[in-house]
Amino acid sequence: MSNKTKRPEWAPEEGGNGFACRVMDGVEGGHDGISSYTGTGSQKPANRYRRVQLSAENYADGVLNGNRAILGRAITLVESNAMAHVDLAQDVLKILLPHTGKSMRVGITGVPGVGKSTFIEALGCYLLERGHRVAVLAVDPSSIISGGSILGDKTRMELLGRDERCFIRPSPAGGTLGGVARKTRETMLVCEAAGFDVILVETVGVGQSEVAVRSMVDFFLLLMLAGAGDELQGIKKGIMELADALVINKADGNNKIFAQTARNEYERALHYLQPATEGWVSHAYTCSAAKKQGIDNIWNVIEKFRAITTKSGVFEKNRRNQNVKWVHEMIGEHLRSLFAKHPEVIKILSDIEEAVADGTMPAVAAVQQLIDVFEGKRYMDGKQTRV
Ligand SMILES: Nc1nc2c(ncn2[C@@H]2O[C@H](COP(=O)(O)OP(=O)(O)OP(=O)(O)O)[C@@H](O)[C@H]2O)c(=O)[nH]1
Ligand SMILES: [Mg+2]
Repeated sequence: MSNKTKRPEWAPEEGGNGFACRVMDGVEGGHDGISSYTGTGSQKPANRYRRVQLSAENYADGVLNGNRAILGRAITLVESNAMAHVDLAQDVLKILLPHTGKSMRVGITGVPGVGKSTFIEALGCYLLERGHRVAVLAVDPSSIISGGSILGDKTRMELLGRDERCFIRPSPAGGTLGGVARKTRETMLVCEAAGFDVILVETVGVGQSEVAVRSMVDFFLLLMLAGAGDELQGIKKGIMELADALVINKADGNNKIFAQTARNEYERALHYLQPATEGWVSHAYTCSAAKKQGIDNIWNVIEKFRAITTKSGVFEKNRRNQNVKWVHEMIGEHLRSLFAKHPEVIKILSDIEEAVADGTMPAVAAVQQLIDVFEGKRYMDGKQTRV
């Protein structure tokens, strides 16, 4: 065994021979142990089985040439939180940026079970038939807590998942919603550079995630059910106001008539709401994702939206605003994390929280004291003493 073991690559250089850990030498070739070397020469290339480190240019070339393996690795790089990866990912994005922005970005939301995955499968297949290349991404707030993710159930996207012209990426897991949204946004750019011209972003219609997705897409679509009642669907007026289209799904069988009635009611409700996009009037529609009915009509609506807003300049204006807003969001996120990690803030935070909860300290004074401490000002007996 001893001659098959070696020092691990991650062992510290300064560890010398005193570093006790040894690892087994890897098998050559694939995981089945069969050599992948097919050449006839006597000289085998060295280290064939070790993953080659890619430079920013290698990543960018691979993505631009539509190499799926490199596309997957580039997205993993973009999703990584490791400092070394963040810098490399930004270098890759800088090269890719001129090749991005040419897709139609569509956000899809709705409560669990409304049929988002089934709808994306139906719309995605329809688009592939029409010669489009489709990327499906997700922003899943539950992945932040549980590490799980929507789109884990690829069963609902069986056909799409198998098609070479489609790329499906589950929600990045972990971190804050802002962090997850950043990764999805950057993944979207990488997919655009790889030639995907329709990006579908799925999110669950509960909480803040739809606001995050709304701010990264051109067209936002809210899927709904007939007869479920607004309260049951957790749909608040605020979310309806974000939508460029309301689509009542499951308009098939006995449910068709109820779907039609619901459509008429939502159409009336939309009349009283602020439009989500300047110069565009949002309407309600019906479809059956399972029966693939009404899907073409919805794509026509999206294309009409694109034509109208491109002509008026709103399409471009919204994207520019989204980019600038994104910068501010990232600054906010960064400062918040610096604040939360600040050792002096950590020391006094729980006492201050308790004082505010007990009503012995006003909230504004609490904020002032915390910010002063964060900015390096010191407090003695509740009074600022030194800057
Ligand atoms: N009758 C009918 N059933 C549908 C339709 N679309 C989806 N369903 C069914 O509704 C159920 C939920 O569909 P999904 O596509 O998984 O719903 P989802 O919104 O992605 O759900 P989550 O991923 O849990 O948020 C499944 O059993 C589907 O077969 C439809 O148009 N008609
Ligand atoms: Mg789903």
